[in-house]
Amino acid sequence: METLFISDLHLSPDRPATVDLLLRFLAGRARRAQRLYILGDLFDAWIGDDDDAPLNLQVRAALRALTASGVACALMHGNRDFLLGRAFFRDTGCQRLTDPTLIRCGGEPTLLMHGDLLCTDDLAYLKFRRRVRNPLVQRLFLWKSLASRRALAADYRRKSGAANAVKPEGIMDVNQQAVIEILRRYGAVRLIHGHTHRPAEHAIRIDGRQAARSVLAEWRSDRGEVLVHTSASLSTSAPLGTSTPGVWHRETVIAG
Ligand code: LP5
Ligand code: MN
Repeated sequence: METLFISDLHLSPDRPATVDLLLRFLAGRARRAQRLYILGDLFDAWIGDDDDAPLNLQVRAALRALTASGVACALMHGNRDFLLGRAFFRDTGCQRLTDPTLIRCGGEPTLLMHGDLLCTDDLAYLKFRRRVRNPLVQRLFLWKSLASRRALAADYRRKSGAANAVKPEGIMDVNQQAVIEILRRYGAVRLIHGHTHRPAEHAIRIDGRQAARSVLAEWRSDRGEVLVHTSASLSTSAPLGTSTPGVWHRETVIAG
């Protein structure tokens, strides 16, 4: 039994190859899994569920086909697509995940996040985040025409790029204390997140026990990355009611 985790695809009409890679993945590899988790920034920018750009319709249909085939798909908002709304989730059959969400993988408490909330040193970003996550600000934004929303989103993206270019690198990574605190608060032994585009497996010691932080990779035009959890087969000799942790590995999705 497999559970897949992906994040940070940043789908946009400017990156058709990444879109193709995802469509192939959803129609192929993902169908062998029991569950797929998408941990934010599936889209480079989401300006409202009423945006019927061809890319959006294509991805919605592909997710709908995946969930209709019996694969459970759960999706978390990222800092680019936090406006994915009720209509999107209803149409695609995806479950909406709050950030953070605690799940069990092979019996182990595992915390899922996008990752931006862990970047607690990036005060300018956290201020921006508070503003754009305000429901009233969002409602005002959604009242605008698609054309002006598109222009505003492009402006935010430009400003964000300019701000990032002069930010010290360290500020844009997670804060280690924030990681420890959230794992402790949820009693989790593993944290899986994206956002930072610094894929790695980190070992952490918390209160004398071992924990892990798995950072997902950003998808590019020629390759995507999937974190896979395979749970131990039911035919093992484990006593009833117990579960074994299963195994983790990473796979690369390539075009062709
Ligand atoms: O996204 P990325 O990788 O470039 O950088 C992120 C942080 N930036 C963002 C901004 C997004 O890129 C913008 C995308 C918007 C698309 C959706 C449109 C819908 C808008 C709805 C409004 C209700 O998330 C960046 C982090 C970086 O990750 C690393 O963690 O540093 O943070 C910033 O760049 C924030 C800047 O420091 C300050 C903000 C500049 C923009 C100012 C505009 C003010 C608008 C007020 C909102 C009403
Ligand atoms: Mn992100």
